[in-house]
Amino acid sequence: MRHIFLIVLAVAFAVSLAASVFTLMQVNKETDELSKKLRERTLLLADGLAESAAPAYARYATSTLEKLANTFTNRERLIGLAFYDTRGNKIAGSSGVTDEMLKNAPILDTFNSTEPDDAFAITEGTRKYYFAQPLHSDDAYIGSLVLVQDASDIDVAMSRIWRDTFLKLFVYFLLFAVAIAALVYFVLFKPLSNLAESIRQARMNKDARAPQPSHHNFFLQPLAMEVSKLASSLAQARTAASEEARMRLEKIDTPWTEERLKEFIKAYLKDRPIYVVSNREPYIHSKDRGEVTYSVPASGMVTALESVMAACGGEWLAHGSGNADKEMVDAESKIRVPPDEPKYTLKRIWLNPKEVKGYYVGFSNEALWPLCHIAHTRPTFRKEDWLMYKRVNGKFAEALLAELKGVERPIVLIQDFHLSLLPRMIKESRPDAQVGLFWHIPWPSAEGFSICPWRKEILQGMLGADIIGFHTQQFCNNFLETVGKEIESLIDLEQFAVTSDEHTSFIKPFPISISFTDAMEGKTSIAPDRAALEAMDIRTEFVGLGVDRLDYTKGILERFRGIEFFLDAHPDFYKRFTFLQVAPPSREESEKYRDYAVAVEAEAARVNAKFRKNGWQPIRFEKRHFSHSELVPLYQTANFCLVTSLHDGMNLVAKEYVAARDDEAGALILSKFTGASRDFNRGALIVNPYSAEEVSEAIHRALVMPATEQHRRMRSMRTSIRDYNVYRWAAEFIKAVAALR
Ligand code: ADQ
Repeated sequence: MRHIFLIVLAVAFAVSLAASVFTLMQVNKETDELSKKLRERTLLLADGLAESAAPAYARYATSTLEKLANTFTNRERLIGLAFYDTRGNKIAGSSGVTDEMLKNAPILDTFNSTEPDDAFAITEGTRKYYFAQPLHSDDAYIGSLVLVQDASDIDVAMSRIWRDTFLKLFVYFLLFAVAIAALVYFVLFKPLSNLAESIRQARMNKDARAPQPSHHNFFLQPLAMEVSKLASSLAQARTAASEEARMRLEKIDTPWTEERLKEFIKAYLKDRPIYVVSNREPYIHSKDRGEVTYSVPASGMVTALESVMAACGGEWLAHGSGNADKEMVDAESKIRVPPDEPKYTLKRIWLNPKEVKGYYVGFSNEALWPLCHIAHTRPTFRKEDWLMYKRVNGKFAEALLAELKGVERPIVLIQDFHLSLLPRMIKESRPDAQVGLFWHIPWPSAEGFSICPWRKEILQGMLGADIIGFHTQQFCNNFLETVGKEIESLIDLEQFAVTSDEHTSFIKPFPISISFTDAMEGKTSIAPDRAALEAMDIRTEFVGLGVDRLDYTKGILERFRGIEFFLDAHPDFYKRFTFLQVAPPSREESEKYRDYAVAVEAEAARVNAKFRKNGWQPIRFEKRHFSHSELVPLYQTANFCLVTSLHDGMNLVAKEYVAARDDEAGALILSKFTGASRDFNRGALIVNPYSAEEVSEAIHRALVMPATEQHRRMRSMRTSIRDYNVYRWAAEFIKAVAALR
């Protein structure tokens, strides 16, 4: 705007200058004309007067001359007149003509001259016209007649001209100013600003479109066309660069690391924030005897997502379940975590005991968990639990939507079966959000799922997501079959997509993993250190390891029966072998889990009682939580790890064991009903956990396996998790979610 003002000012100055020169010329011309007229009139008057006065003058009749002078005084413009002798002395004059007036008059050159003379002068404050007419008698010069005329009307006329001109100039100036301002604004300023804005947008890549040339602006069109071409080239260059970066980041043969995931997220999402939502929180604060400590829960979902969030940052919304959680958060229930080295924000959602009982213990753990796992544990469907489940999903939705306010196209990654209704709730309020749902547990057959009374609502809730991820293709197939059976929808088997209520969800397998990278090679101790085992007073030649939450799907009872079978079949391993089972209590609020914990302890006691000999017993049951750093030395020293899940989405313990084996020794015995068995089918000893004999055989094989075979198997499994670690899992899942428009 300041520029427009300056332009107007400059134009106004130029116009004023031109007008002033023009007016000056006009004024001069007018002055000349008026002067000329005055002169002519005065000349006539002077001629007449000279003629009338000549006889009296010749006689030197001063009184007659005075009379004559007074007679003509004050006629029209004539102020007065005076007669002079040849030497320039005044001899008579009208009373109006003062000596002062004549004294200040310009010296008139008529004396001794035959020609009249005239001049203008300002005397006594007004402009006067002096005219001197030589008087002659018989051709001889006898004196002069001086007439003094009032010439102030010339000044009046001149000032009128100047005034009128400036008045006109002022009006022109105003009109000009408005016209120029409008012209500059609409023809130059606005189109240029628009052009500049679109260039800026193109530069910032906020709007991928190139600036469009205005068809109405004749002057700027060529410029706009050029800029448009320039912006298109810029956009193309940028796309090519980011495509190249993306391809570089996606290159299969380069390993995925935390750093690479960060770069990938930056290049792919371009500062779009990530929101993770789950029931379980990654850090739980507890208070014991006045001291607040924190722990990472034993959860496969937490193990995987924590590494992703630590790499990408963002916000994680989860139920605040620790007894000191409230003390640690700010007014918005937020806390930066990991507590020792904050990298992302955890927002805790508070649930009351009734909500926890209905939504978590009841519907999630006693209905959905057994429904999805084929472990032959009957699900319990209670209406009140379902209602609470819906309510809590609504509570999560409310909290998440509040966080998403003002955030454009957020990426929302919803975790697990506790929040199956959340995707639709979010999409209904925020259709621009790109929502991924990852289902960490198996998906049963359509037949199996059909026993759920609220199956349609659950499926509809899930189908609010743009991407629904499972660990294996088999679970994807089951899910699609279930949807086909339960929901009116269009199923595209080629794309693995479901369209219902005009929204399409893509169903894809994303086998989850752990944060294993090349960089970790050699970080764990090369020579396995048995100190951790010895600290637990485990000193046998062979050690087997089981690490699980105390959950009936993990097949711990079946595992113990396999050990019993093994010892029955191979008594030579008596006193030479210990099986260490590490299992923290899980979901203790549920009676089934409490009963299971009791059953596991009883089974361990039974097997131990059967084989106990001279202070040795085969099973060591540690019913407590171990930190990951406590688990690593156990993984490194155990001769084998035994995973006998009756049904498991993936099973990360199997992958953690393999990752810990820098020495490429040891053996993994893995249930065929885990997702992990697909990744490790060439390295692990795959078993049916329901067959104690098969488990027993695998244990024996593991214990007598030659070192070369151990290395070969272990190497193949390590290659598999190195190639497909959790960073790649996250990149592929996030890419699938973010790629959809
Ligand atoms: P989970 O059922 O929790 O996970 P899993 O994949 O084995 O099962 O992960 C368990 C995690 O808890 C591991 O990281 C393990 O180290 C840890 N853990 C187990 N026992 C522990 C103990 N005693 N002390 C400390 N930590 C312990 C769900 C699905 C799985 C799926 C994961 C991830 O049921 O099938 O693999 O999510 O998607």
